Parts: sequence; structure tokens; C-alpha cells
Amino acid sequence: MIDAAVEQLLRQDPKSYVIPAEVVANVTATNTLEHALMVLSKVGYTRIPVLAPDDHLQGLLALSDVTDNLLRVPGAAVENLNQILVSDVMRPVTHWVDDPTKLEKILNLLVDEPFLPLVDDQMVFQGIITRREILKRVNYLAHNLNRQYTVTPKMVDTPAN
Ligand code: 2BA
Repeated sequence: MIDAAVEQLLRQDPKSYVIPAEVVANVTATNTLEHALMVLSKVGYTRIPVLAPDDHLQGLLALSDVTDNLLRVPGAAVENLNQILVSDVMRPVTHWVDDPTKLEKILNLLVDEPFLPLVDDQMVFQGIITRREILKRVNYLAHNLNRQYTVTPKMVDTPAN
């Protein structure tokens, strides 16, 4: 369990740590890998969500999924990526959140995941929660805890000599 005081400070204004869907780079499952490579190169991110035309979250696409396929073809011709669709290589979404205030779950998952997709109860994509945004909240917490709380060390028994 996260300490209540810590949770209260971390979860102030959850919108501030959600990157909204409108500014998250994405591809659709029916895009070709050539198009996906262009998107990934342009935005500079290594992994982005795959969305359906109706904005349902369908999977994740990593740059390495594209380059693996590129290097499989002799000569590594980018045009060959036209024959492969994002749906052929995308990864399933194994972790996501449907409530940005579930900080215990978010903190635990972000240890291993660089970002978590945020969806509604119909799996419609709402945005992402990144390590960077959560670390910014943790940084805020580290600097502001003693402005709102009195933090005193617990008495510890000292061993008798
Ligand atoms: P990565 O692409 O592996 O990026 C790792 C970290 O490198 C990012 O951490 C960020 O601090 C920095 N970074 C990489 N490319 C960047 C760029 N074009 N502009 C600014 N910073 C960049 P986080 O910000 O914590 O992001 C974690 C992961 O979330 C990223 O991993 C990426 O997979 C995803 N992501 C973040 N913002 C995104 C966005 N607007 N659209 C799509 N995916 C995004």
C-alpha cells in the first residue's frame, strides 16, 4: 500500500500526468510498415500505440518490430515494407489502466514499462501515462512533502551495549 499522504500528493491533478490522445503519436493496424517506419522516425519514439479507426486500442508497435522485418529481406529495401501491415507484427497490449488515479498499479507497472496506455471502459484510447510524467510528480513530492506534512522519524530501539 502506498502511504496515504504520498498518494494524496502524487495524485493531485491526474490530468497533469496524462498525455492526451490528441498528442500521442500512433499508427493503425492497416498501415503498412513503410508508413509506420516513417511515423516512428519522424516522432523519435521507440514504441507507440496501434489504434483502430474508431480509436480502440489494438496493440503496440516498436521500432524494432519494423527494423527486424526490414533486415530480414536481402538488401533491406524499405519498399518491401509495403507488403507487411502493422497488424502482422504488432504486439498485444499486456498492461493498461482505465483510471489515472490508480497510482499503486501505475507505479508498479512503470517499473518495467516506459508508458501505460489509458483507456475507457470500452478500451477506447484516452492517452498515455509515461515514466517521465510520473517521475515529475515524484520529484514534486520529494520537494513538497514537508510543506504539507510534518515528517518525523519513528522512535527506533537502540541495542543495549
Ligand atoms: P521511448 O521512445 O523509448 O523514450 C524514452 C524517453 O526518451 C522518453 O521517456 C523521453 O524522456 C525521451 N524521448 C524519446 N523520444 C523523445 C521525443 N521525440 N521527444 C521528447 N522526449 C523523447 P518518456 O517521456 O517517459 O516516454 C516513455 C515512452 O512513452 C517513450 O519511450 C514512448 O514509447 C512513449 N511516448 C512518450 N510520449 C509519446 C508521444 N507523444 N507519442 C507516442 N509515444 C510516446
